[in-house]
Amino acid sequence: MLNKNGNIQNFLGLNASYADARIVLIGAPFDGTTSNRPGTRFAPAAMRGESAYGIESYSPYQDKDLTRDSKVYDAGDLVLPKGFPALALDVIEESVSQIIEDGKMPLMIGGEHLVTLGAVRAIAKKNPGLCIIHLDAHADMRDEFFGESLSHATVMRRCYDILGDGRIFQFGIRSGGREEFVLPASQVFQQKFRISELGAIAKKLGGAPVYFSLDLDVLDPSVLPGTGTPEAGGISFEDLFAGFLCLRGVNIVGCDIVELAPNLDASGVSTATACKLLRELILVLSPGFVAGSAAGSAAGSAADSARESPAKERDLPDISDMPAVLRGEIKSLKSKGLANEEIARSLKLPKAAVDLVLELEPPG
Ligand SMILES: [Mn+2]
Repeated sequence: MLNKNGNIQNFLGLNASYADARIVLIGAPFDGTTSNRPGTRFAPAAMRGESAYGIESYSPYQDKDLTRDSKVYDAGDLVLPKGFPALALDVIEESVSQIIEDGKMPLMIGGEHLVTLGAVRAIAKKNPGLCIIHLDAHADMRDEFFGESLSHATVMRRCYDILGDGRIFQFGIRSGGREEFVLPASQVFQQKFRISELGAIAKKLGGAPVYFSLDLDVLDPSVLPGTGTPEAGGISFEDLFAGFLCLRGVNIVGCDIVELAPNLDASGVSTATACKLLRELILVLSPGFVAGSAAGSAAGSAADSARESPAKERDLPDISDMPAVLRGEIKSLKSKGLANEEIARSLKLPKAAVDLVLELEPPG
């Protein structure tokens, strides 16, 4: 059951009351279907513990401070029945339903990726036209895995069953069965290997309600080795942070960070990295989120029209907090005659972010 009665232990000491909070953090410590190396059940507790010692509340990237610029209530960890995926999903769905009915944004810390399905079930009911932005090394689009329909390897297929065509947008994918790589673009958008198209997709989504699911194994294992199914050839921390900035202005109605397995990285770097990403994600989400704004059928038609008219104008990602040195590099490359596309590629930034910097601060 969802604990609304006060913080027990919390991420970075964030201690808004449940009533005041705009974002409600919940841990979903479940790794019952993990096929390779287990341990994600330990992630929420490990991240809270790490945050007490190893991370600042201030972000020099965004010049914002969690204690000042966000209102987060940490509801602690859900009690999930080990070994019973369907029951665990029911508990998650019920708790997330309560959070959104109270007009707040759920931010879930997994857990293995299957936990996402519980949240998506709850949020899809309240948000017609829900879309998912999914960052992951794995497509997770198998219809079944070793005969099981509920698995960390099938989670996006189950979400697809709920949401239908054209609602799931995957980035960074570099592992899966062949059948997961030949899905028609009309069903599922998929960028292989990198996330550089995230900015353009974020713009196209218009005001559609979006669930953001971050499987930490999208990162290269050299950045985050503590995960159940590491895949070489992943993105950098900087790539991922640039992707976060593209989420500004997107109508995010729920999100998760999953697949950290702290026990698989004795150095502890993976947990520290996950905490830093959680801080940045909360800060990206904090200014833009208006509680309850996404409910209603208007959001569904926004998703439809966004897919039909890609040029639809909307809030652009705010790049004002992009490090000055990076903005300088963009301008310097532009003045050397590079096209925006080439600049984005060479700096590993989303093209939308480069476009925006050059629009706001033309070189020379
Ligand atoms: Mn994955």
